[in-house]
Amino acid sequence: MMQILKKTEGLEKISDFIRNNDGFTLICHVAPDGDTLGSALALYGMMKMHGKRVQIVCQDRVPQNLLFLPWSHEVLCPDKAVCEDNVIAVDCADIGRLGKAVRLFDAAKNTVSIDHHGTNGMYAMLNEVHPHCAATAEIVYELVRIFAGNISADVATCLYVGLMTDTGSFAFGNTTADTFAVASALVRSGANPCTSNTLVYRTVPLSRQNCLQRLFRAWIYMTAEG
Ligand SMILES: [Mn+2]
Repeated sequence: MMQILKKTEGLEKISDFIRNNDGFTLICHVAPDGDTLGSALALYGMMKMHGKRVQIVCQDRVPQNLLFLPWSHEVLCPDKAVCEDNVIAVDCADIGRLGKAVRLFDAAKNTVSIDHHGTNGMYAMLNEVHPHCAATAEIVYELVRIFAGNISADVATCLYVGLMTDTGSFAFGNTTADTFAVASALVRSGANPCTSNTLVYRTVPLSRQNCLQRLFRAWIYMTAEG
């Protein structure tokens, strides 16, 4: 895997923290998006593969268009989660973004925050904040490189979706050469740009399909009557 970030001391510390502990809670922010879910699910998959006891928690439900992400059905709501000693907040600029999951954060012995918002309140014990990164997924890519040295196709897919959604498909002003370097590495590891794009942006959820179908039938019925 290719190194992207220049300053990695903080991530080496977090890598050691994961290696030397067990019992983790990963927290996504309220109203979850592709970056908080993709980044946390990537860490979840990586940690599971290395035999760690880990849970992933979010106050709100996973949006339908992100339910194709590996492990997304394992995301717990805060009242179904147990208090663990180690908490990692992912893509959360301030403590309010944790929502009801703050209970798990407050009960932890060790807290870590991994984020790319310039406004990050540095509320954890270890704060790894890179405002020049387009997405938290960029930072997590580097953490996966340091911790595992390799990346599975499932983990790559999670991170690719984080990168794609936070950059508006690589179109926003936050998109840098580093963003493309990470995207390139992720595609090389098995992420599929076309499938990811189709599933996130072009798929009509079943609930909406049913609704459209009902509207269409009603319209036919009304016009047939006249
Ligand atoms: Mn983000």
